[in-house]
Amino acid sequence: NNLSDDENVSEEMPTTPGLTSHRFSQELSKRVQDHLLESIQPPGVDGDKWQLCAEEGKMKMYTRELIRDGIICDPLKAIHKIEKVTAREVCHNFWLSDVRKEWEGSVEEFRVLEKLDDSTVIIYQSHKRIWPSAPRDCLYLSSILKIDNPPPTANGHEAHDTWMVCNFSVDHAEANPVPGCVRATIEVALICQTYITSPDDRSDAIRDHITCDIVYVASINPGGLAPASFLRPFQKREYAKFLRTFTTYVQDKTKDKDVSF
Ligand code: 6CM
Repeated sequence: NNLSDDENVSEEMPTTPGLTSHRFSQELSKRVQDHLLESIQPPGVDGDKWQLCAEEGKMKMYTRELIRDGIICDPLKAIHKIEKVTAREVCHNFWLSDVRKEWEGSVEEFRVLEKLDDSTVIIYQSHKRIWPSAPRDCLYLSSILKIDNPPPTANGHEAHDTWMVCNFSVDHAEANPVPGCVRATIEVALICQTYITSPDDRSDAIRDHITCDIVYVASINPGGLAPASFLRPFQKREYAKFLRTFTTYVQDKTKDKDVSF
């Protein structure tokens, strides 16, 4: 089972969504195309809907207020740039089930319910309870893809390669609602692009000349009413914590390994 083998992740991941066929192929393909059209665009190009809500070093987080049926569902878009890791390494560590609990501190229970193909799984996870609110769980498809023909980037440079992880809520017969637990729904994408900088110092180590541009978008519907005064600051803190913890995790984990493009 190559899902559990970090080093042997399939080299044959589909480069174009829809190449492999499973019952969610079409939906996945549509969402990936939408992320490549819209999510990848830097905030500011679509009528300035996004408002900068936090900045930490090279990481910028943007949000916009969205309330659906009285529930706060503010989407988030974060952009980041990290050194010495490739797009593949970042996406691989975000997608790989085996390492989830090494960086995702809010997850209590985690199960792969179904493997749809070598790069696509359906996951059930429950989250640590944030007292006094009800516990939350979610059920989502997660797919990792190499993108062969990405749209031109706003920075004017051509990326060496582009990878994406696309997560979105689905239904599954093995994960009926759990009594007392509120089901959250999610739409998340992590889009990463590797850039190779020209050597301007004496280091000839490849890793020293790699940077990875990251776009992370998330729309989470917490599935039940939560007071805005609590939820908005809570989410902002949690997203920042995730981006910080996860990117440092990938840098630490890869620093002594051969570069994986
Ligand atoms: O993208 C992130 N993690 C991925 C792997 O876990 C996956 C994430 C899904 C997040 C699901 C969160 C659902 C529950 C949230 C409910 C919060 C409600 C609290 C109510 C308080 C009144 O894509 C990183 C996710 C970072 C999230 C902040």
